[in-house]
Amino acid sequence: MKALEGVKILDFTHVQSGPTCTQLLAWFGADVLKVERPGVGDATRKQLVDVPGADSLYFTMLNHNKRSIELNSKNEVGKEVLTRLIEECDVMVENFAPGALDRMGFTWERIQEINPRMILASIKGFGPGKYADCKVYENVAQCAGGSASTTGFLDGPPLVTGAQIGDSGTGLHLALGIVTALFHREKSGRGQKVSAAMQDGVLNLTRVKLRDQQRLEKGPLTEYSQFGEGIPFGEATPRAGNDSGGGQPGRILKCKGWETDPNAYTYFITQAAVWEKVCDVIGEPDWKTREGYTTPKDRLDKLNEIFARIEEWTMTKTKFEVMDICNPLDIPVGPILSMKEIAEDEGLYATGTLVKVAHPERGEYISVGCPIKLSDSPVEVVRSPLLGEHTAEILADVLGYSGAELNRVIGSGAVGEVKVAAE
Ligand code: CAO
Repeated sequence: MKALEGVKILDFTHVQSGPTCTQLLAWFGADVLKVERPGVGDATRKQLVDVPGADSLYFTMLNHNKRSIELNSKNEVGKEVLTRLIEECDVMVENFAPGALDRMGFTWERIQEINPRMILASIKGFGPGKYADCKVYENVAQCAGGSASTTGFLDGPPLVTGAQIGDSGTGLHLALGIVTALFHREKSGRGQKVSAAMQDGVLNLTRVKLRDQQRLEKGPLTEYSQFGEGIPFGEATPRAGNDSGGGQPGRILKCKGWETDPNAYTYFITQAAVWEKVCDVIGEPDWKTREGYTTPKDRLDKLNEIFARIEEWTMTKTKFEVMDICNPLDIPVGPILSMKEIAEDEGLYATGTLVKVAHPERGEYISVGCPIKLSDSPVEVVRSPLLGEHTAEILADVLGYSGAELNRVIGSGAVGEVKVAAE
């Protein structure tokens, strides 16, 4: 039995943030019923299409292990079916633009009336306040959550990151809120509303920069490269390039082949505990005892010189050789892996972190499997559903529609063109 087996999720999510959350719940065993607009579906099905006519990777990689029901939640029969779904499900998850659910007639009050045990989980761009009504996408959240202003180089513009901390990050936050509310419901017998704002999620992941903001009020941030370079600090936490975010200085350094390979780099951390080994490896043994080099504090104003010397050494090795030499010495380093290298990493397939998934329209594709491993609840990744693939199945098995009633619902047009005849 899977950890969340028996939990039914009414999945009203779309694009990335919400689907990330419900995909995780599906992987843990919940029955996720994805509600999609008839004939249209989640907009990502047809975004960034690489195989004409097939669901895009954007959609397939975010919607594994779910069932799809087409339902027009704005017409009368559609509302009736949605009401039945709210009665039957444990959790409703949505990330519509602010107010959309209310405009459909399904306010939190109405949902509680229909099913007091229902947990309503919502993602919005911003929490309550002056921006509460805004539509928000990933990069807006990265900018509003403090990530962009603290990412990039000091002399360049703010940067967004490749990691989707606004969308997938908030989806993760919401998933935790949902299982917490489910746990609480065991004792209280009641559902509750779970809200996660993308700005808040990004800020939570950027909290070390708010730490630095407050430290800055007490004096310069001595571990930032700019300190050693003699560049004065302004009022706000600055962008720190590839400086390490913690107390152990680190940088991205060139490795052999960097002239032609954009990813021939390593991250190299001069952890205090292994400073002497670093000196030996790079061929500067006298730095171990030279005045001004022996303690981490002494070294802070020399980080550029130190990393330039380490880079002279890393440039003579490939990023994997750097790893092979430094790891046995406990010197923390990490190769900059390209997506191509990751996609070819057999070790990641062995753990299920990468999976190859068969799909009837697009053939086999690679996806990221579940990054969280439960020893008693292993994840089997099942391909994403085609639009409306399970409409009839859900109407019959979950909602108990049959005979004339089923025909009435199907005939009303509220559930799209039903592809599979119900038994
Ligand atoms: N049947 C009938 N109508 C449906 C429906 C269904 N099954 N599913 C959705 N709709 C309707 C909604 O009710 C809404 O109608 P109204 O505008 O009349 O209320 C309409 O479709 C559009 O929904 P939307 O406003 O949520 O979608 P959008 O494409 O305009 O905006 C987004 C997308 C992501 C900007 C917005 O949903 C949003 O801000 N969401 C919250 C934040 C979020 O999750 N952002 C991350 C997205 S991933 O980058």
